[in-house]
Amino acid sequence: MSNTLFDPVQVGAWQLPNRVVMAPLTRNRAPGQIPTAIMATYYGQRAHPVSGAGLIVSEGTPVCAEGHGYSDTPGLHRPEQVEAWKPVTAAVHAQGGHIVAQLWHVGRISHVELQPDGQAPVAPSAVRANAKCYLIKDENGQRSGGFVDCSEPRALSIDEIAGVVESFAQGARNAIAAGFDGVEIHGANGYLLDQFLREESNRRDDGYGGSIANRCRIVIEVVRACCDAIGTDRVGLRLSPVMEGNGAVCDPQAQAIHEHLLRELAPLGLAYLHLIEGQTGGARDHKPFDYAALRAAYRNAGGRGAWMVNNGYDLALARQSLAEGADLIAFGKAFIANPDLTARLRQGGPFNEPDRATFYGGGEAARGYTDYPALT
Ligand code: 8OZ
Repeated sequence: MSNTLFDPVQVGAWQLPNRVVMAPLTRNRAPGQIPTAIMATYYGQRAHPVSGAGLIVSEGTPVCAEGHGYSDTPGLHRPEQVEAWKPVTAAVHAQGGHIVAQLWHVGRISHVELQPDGQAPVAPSAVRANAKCYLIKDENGQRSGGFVDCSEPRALSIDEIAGVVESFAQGARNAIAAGFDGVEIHGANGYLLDQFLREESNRRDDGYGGSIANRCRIVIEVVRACCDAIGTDRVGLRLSPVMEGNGAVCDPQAQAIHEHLLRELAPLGLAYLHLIEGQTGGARDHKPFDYAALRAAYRNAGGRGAWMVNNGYDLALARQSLAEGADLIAFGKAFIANPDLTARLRQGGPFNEPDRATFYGGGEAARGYTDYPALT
């Protein structure tokens, strides 16, 4: 008999009480890029071992100043940010939960006004993304703005790539200092690492571009550096092989790229691989991709990390996926609206509906953030 969503599982260094994961969810609730008190309430509400997530993945948290592409996203690169994350991780642990920090660098999905000294965002190549980023301006005490076109990026030099890798490693060390149980490296959704994987955004002719091996190189270096920094059993990686959006187009070699990447990573002993199936937040069959073949490539190369899947899951689909070999199911929007999602899944519902109007922003207001009711 296959496992159910409610069976415990050992994932890397963590003994998780169930297989329900809270997916990373950008909420833009951190003015000045610093986590706030209400974020501790929000994550704590979702952390209970019986009613909440077995594992929480934090919203994306940039590892360096250049890694920001949206206003009010909480970073993990300045000492005051590390301090401000501590009450969040403490609130999760007070409930008996587990939380990893999602380490993020947006690359070209940014705007000069979000960059240090108004510089161009950095990217594999100087190719502008046909995409928007989120920019709120503060003028005379008034906040205004919204989605704006991404700026033209500039290509990272080889030396700067080493610096980016080190930023992720430092982000991992900072995560542990802030009380996180580990990290998830954001290699998905058209951000910096994903930009290296795809030929449309990566036009480099050095060791980081061209061949599949070269395009995967920075991701492997980042994973290794984070593993060296905090231990392989505390590191996961998120990928979205065929996602389109954020300017990313599906790469004609998506299957081969991801199989190469996971074969290379297999011997490391990562805690988990996190796969967004299909179009992030959209159709699961967006483009052809053989996820079973990807997992087989990883397993056949000796990869033993937990296999986490995400995108549009309900109870029936979760059951099917667990029976077919997945270990963990990540739920996103459902966790926005249901702090006790696991309790609701256990009894087959009912589920609160998420309100899209309050997905992003809202500062320290409870509305649409910490005021979704739990079952009584
Ligand atoms: C929604 C809005 C802004 C950022 C992702 C980090 O797609 C994000 C994100 C999602 O991975």
